[in-house]
Amino acid sequence: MGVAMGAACSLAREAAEAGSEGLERSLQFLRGDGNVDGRVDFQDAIHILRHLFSGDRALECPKASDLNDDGQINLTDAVCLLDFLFRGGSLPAYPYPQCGIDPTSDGLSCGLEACSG
Ligand SMILES: [Ca+2]
Ligand SMILES: [Ca+2]
Repeated sequence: MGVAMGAACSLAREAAEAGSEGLERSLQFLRGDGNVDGRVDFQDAIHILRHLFSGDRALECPKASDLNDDGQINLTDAVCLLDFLFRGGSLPAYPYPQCGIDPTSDGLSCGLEACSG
């Protein structure tokens, strides 16, 4: 669709391993699992796109849909996810492929205990 890819998908930050102490387990999530079904697949990209373009559903876990961890949910996140799934693109930013806590603070939240069980 003509969207430039590459750098925008690779914002995973060096500090991914640090700074998460003291946060509650309930804040854990899996980056990329936008529909919170425990798997990262194309359904999650569709979930993001439907949220962006039809506006008919809120995101259960906005953080999980922020693929590149830039604090915003937009077309880039869906493109990055599809690029990762189908073209061997950059991995989603931490936490992925296992549940974890966002190493960076931003305006997004995760309202579900997506990874508690
Ligand atoms: Ca999913
Ligand atoms: Ca993003």
